[in-house]
Amino acid sequence: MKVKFGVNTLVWVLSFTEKDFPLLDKIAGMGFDAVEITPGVEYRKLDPAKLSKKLDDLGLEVTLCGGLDAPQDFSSDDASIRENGINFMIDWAAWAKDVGAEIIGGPLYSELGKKRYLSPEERKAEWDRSAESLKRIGDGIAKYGITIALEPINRFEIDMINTSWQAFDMCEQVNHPNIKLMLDTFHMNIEDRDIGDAIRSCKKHLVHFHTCSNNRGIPGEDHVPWADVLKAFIDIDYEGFGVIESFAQGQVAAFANIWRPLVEDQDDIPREGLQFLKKALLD
Ligand SMILES: [Mn+2]
Repeated sequence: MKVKFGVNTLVWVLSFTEKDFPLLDKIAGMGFDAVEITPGVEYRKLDPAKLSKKLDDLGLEVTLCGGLDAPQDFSSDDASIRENGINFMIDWAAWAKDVGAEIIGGPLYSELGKKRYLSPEERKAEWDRSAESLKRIGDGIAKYGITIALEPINRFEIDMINTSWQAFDMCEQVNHPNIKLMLDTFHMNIEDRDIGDAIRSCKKHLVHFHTCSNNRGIPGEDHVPWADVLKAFIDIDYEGFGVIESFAQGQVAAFANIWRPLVEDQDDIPREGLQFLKKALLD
């Protein structure tokens, strides 16, 4: 069992760009092993070689994170949108390789924020379209050495994959070595019956993890059962990242339905969270 700790740039900015490079110095200075960059759909505006060099200079490993907007929603019943979404993911993986990442995580199966009543038949059709697209994406990204980590997110943010077992089922259906899953304690706290059991039951496909407070504040000042998380990590011999994710105060927070400051100083979430998690999750 070995957890490497990272922090997502969403703690400070919505879409990470070159002007945010000083954040990387700050993150390295806090003692993180890794940074998780959320570049947004316009990732091509960021030069991967420049970013890769900066990360190397700081000794930071990197993972990537993001979601799908309507034009990239490859679960759509519109074939041209599906094509666009598949091509988007494959190009993003090519960029990710040049940055030095191996994982792109997030709700990368349906449009973020899409929530509708659908008949069981319509829901199944949409799920199957997403699975078919993910197979093609897996084939397209394998040559870049990138793995997509499908993240279940809670019912208030998406209507396709909310629980760990749904993400597991999608991985089984897609059945591709480059399409795996990740879990996030914030969402698990809402949707999963037992956080430790959910982690154990996902062992076969679990490649990434968001170690978040149940209210997106400071991990450790919350009621996530961290001892259960540690026990499950030991049981499955988890080797991977534990990334702190929260959302910058103001407009970014609104995307995550956060309507009040969670902390006085945003830096406290990663700084104090890292100190807690190092004690809680390293055995
Ligand atoms: Mn997350």
